[in-house]
Amino acid sequence: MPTTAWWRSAVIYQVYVRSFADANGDGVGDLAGVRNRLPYLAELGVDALWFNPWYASPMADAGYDVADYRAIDPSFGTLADAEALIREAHDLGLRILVDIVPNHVSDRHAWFQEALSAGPGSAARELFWFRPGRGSNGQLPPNDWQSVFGGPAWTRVADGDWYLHLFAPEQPDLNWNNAKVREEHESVLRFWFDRGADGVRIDSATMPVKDPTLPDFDPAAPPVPHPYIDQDDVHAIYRAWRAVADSYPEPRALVGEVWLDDPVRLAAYLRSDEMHTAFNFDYLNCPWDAERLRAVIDSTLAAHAPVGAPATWVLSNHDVTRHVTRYGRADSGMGRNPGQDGAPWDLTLGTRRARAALLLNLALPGSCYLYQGEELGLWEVEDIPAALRQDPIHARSGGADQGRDGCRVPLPWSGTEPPFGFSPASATADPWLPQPTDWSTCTVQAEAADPGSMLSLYRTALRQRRAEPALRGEEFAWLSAPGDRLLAFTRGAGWTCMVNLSPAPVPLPDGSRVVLASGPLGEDERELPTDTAVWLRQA
Ligand code: TEU
Repeated sequence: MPTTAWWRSAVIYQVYVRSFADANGDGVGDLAGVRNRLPYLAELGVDALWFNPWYASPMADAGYDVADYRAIDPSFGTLADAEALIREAHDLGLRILVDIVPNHVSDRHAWFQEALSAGPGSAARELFWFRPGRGSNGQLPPNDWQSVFGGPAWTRVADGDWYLHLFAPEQPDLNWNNAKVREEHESVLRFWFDRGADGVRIDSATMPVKDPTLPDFDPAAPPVPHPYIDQDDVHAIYRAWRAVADSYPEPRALVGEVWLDDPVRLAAYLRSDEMHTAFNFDYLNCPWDAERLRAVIDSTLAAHAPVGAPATWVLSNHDVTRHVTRYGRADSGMGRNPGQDGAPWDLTLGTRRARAALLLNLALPGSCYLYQGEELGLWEVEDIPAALRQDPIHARSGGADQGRDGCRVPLPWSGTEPPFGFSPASATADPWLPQPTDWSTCTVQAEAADPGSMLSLYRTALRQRRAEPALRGEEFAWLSAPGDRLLAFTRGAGWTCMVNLSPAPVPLPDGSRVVLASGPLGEDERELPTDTAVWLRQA
C-alpha cells in the first residue's frame, strides 16, 4: 500500500443525516439537504464524509437498526438520491464512507421476520441467537448478559424462545458463524462499493463474534477473553471484507469503531489484510490535561507504528457529549458520563480549549475525524424535554441517563431563530429535536461572516493543513518534556505545534513565526496564553 493512500492523513467529516439539513421540510434531515450543502463541506476543506446509517430503518436506534441495506430510508430520500450524492461529492473532491452494522439488524429486517414466523429450531433462527430460556418454564434469559443500552440482552418471543440483542430489543444480534450472514454482508459491501462508496465505517466492530457457549459472566475471570468483545475470531470477518475492499481498482477503506481500552489490542485490527484505520477512543476519552494527553498520544503512536497504520484523532461523534461542553467542565473526562448530565460547565472555557484542541488534532500525524457542528463550536443541548428525547438509552434507563440526543440536535445554518435554516421556510414540522434559541450566534451564516469564529478557525486550519506536506507526513518528535504542562512537537521541516495547558503563559520560541493561533496571543504576540495552541514555523 503506498504511504500516500488518502485515508492515511484524511480529515473526515461525520454527517449525521437526520440533523444535517432538511430539504423537504418534514423536520428531519435528508439526502437532498446534504446535496444542497455539499459546497459548504467542500469549502470547509475536509477530504471525506462519513454518513451514519442512511438505510431503510424503523429508527429504533436512529438507523443503527437496519431493515434493508440496499434501500435508503424514505425519510432521507431514495437510492437515486444517494447515488447522486456520491457522484456530486466526488465531483467536489470529497470521498464517501458509508456505515455498516455487522453486529445486528432491525427486528423488521426480512430475516428476523422470517425467523419469528419459522419458529424454534428453524434454519431462519440460525441467523440469530435464539435459545430456550432457563428456569423451570424457560422463563429466565439464557444467560446474564446485559444490553449496552441497559436491561437484559435477551428478549422472549411468543413461542417461548429468547433472542440475543446486545443493544436494543429492536436490534437482534446476527450469528456470524452462519455462512449466509457472512455472504450477505460481503454482498452489501459490494453493493455500496459498486455505487462509488470509498470505504466503510464498521459499527461496533469488536462485538459480532460471541463465545458460542454463551457463558454467564464470571466475575472472577480476567477481562480477556470477554465472551463477546474482541473475540479472536472477529478478525476473520474483516480479513474477508478487506479482500472485498482490495478487489477494487481503487481499494476501498475500512474504518473500525473499535472501542477497546488496550491500544495494542486495537492495533491488532489494523493490518495490511484487515482494517486500514480505527477511531481512537482513548484520545476522545482523555481529559484536557497535558500529561494524560501526552500519554495517550504516545501510546497511540507506539501501538500504531509496528503495524504501519495511521493513528486517528477524534473528539466528538453522535454517541458522546460534545467536546465544547466536556472541556468546559472542571473534570473534562470521558466522552460519555451520564453522572455528569446537567453538571455545570463554562462555554468560554470549553470553546477556548476546543479551539486549541483543533490545532492539536490537525497537527498530529494520521487522520482526523470531525463531527458535524463542532466546526460551529456547538455544545451539548442538555435541556431537551424528556418527552422529545428519542435515544433508546434515555427510555431504557428510565430517564436516569439523558442519552445521546444532546449531541444530535439539528444544525443551525442561518437566521435568528429556530429552525435556523435547517428546514426551509415552507416547513410543515419543527426540527425533530428542538434547537436552543441562543444558537443564533453560531449559525453557519453568522460564523462565516466573523473571522474570529470557530468556523473561520476550522476553515483556515484545514486550508493550512492541506497546503502543508509536513502536516500530512509521518515525522513527529516531542520538544516539550513530560510534566511540562505544555505539548510541543515538531512535524519536520521546521514546523512546530505548541499547546499550553498550564495556568501561566509560555513564551514562544525565538526565531519562530506564528502561522496560526487558536486565540489571542499575549505580550507582543510572543506569549502563548493558557489553553491556547499555535502552529509555528522556524523563521
Ligand atoms: O455504538 C457502539 C457502542 O457501543 C457505543 O458507542 C454506545 O452507543 C455507547 O457506548 C452508549 O453509551 C455504535 C453506534 O455508534 C451507536 O450509535 C449505536 O447505537 C450502536 O453502535 C448500536 O448500533
